[in-house]
Amino acid sequence: MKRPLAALLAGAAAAFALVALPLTDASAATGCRVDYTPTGQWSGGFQSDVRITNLGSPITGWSLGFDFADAGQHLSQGWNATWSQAGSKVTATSADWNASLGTNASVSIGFTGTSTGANPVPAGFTLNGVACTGTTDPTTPPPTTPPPTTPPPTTPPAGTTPVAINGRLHVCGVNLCNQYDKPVQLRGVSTHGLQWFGDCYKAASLDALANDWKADLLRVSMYVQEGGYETDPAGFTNQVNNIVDLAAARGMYALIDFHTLTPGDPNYNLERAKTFFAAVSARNAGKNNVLYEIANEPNGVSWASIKGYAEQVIPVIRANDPGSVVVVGTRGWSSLGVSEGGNETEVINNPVNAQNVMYTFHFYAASHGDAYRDAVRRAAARIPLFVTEFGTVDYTGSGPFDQASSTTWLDLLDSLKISYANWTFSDAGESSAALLPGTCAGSNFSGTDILTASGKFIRSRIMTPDNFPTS
Ligand code: IDC
Repeated sequence: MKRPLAALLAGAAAAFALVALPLTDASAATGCRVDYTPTGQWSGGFQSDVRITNLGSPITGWSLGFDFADAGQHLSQGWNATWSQAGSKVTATSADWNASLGTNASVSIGFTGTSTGANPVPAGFTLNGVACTGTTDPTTPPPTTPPPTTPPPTTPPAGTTPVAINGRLHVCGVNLCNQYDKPVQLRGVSTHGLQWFGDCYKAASLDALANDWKADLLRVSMYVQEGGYETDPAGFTNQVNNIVDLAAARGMYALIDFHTLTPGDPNYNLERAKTFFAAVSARNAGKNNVLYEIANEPNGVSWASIKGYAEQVIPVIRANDPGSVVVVGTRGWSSLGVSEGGNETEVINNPVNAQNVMYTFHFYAASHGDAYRDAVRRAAARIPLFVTEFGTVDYTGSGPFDQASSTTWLDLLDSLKISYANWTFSDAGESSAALLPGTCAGSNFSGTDILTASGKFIRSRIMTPDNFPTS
């Protein structure tokens, strides 16, 4: 019997895909179904989910192709895959954590795009070059081996630490997601400047953070100026790596913060950032607990300049650690522009051209109230946010502890599943510090006797049980 032309073409494409994609199994997909679901539309843009089901033999690497049906449609940011666009053709290639697709297994990916209004459903979906018609190719024999026995995990993995449960994180839509592709919120603390408070970060204090505070996250704040990185690049790189290891050994995530502050233009430190992130991403690429924050608080500089910086630093990290989450500072001391008279639309309308990216928001509860909370509410519906630093006091890091505003803020972040790190887990003589002066010279970091008012409040908020979905 004559084979239909479509099947012949599909077979040829599959054979080509084998050559082009060495990760793909010899038994490339021979059938697939794509469910394309528009999930949002706004003036100038739209969002869609794409569910891919492999109807053929198991594959260990995939590439989805499709064509935008309207010339005005352009890809902005995608998640759960590496996305690119050439002309009207869009390609989404599997991430390392979702590359395996057994027979009848599905994976959901998604993206946001810009458009001139019309958003027709794209056409010509292919998986590893094979047209996704919703049926298997009848000319290909069914797999002779049974499908792999990897049902979706429903029981928590061995170990109960945040990293053991959640594994490597990635960005999905506006959230941070775990290995089950479910949104998670990390709650934790930030170090103070390592050049001043290095003795606060050692086995005893990280034991307390992990076991007593039940923190999910430690932000490692490496100042660049003020006696920081620029004075001893190798020494500070080692110090950061050592703290990353202490966190990893306790199942905590570590957010590596390139703590630029003055001068406010991150491009002033561009070459230092490239050198530093090349080193830490190469050193920590194999770990599943590391996230990168590339510029603490840009100020007095346009969003376009910050974005330009990000688009030069992110490729340096991705060259070593392709699946990592990168958090990008925003204008006006990471206020999404609000503290310099702007707002979140400058980021929403001009996002960083990279995948797996989140945007920084910082607040100090006694200084930043409803106008800032409104900006976070609006932005959180459109872009992934990460509160990598906040204080319970005023923006100087001092002044009275504002419990009412701090509570309103943390309730908001909890409801939106926005991750946060409190400034600071240190014994600095200022009200933002969690530990009483002199604590770090000793070895007791547990309980409340060594805590300030802010420290007691933050510990009580962080130690409540996490809600990490595992199925
Ligand atoms: C503050 C520290 C303070 C230090 C000062 C200058 O709390 O001890 O003297 O930096 O380096 C930020 C910055 C953060 C500030 C903090 C409080 O990211 O570095 O720390 N803050 O002023 N943004 C808003 C507030």
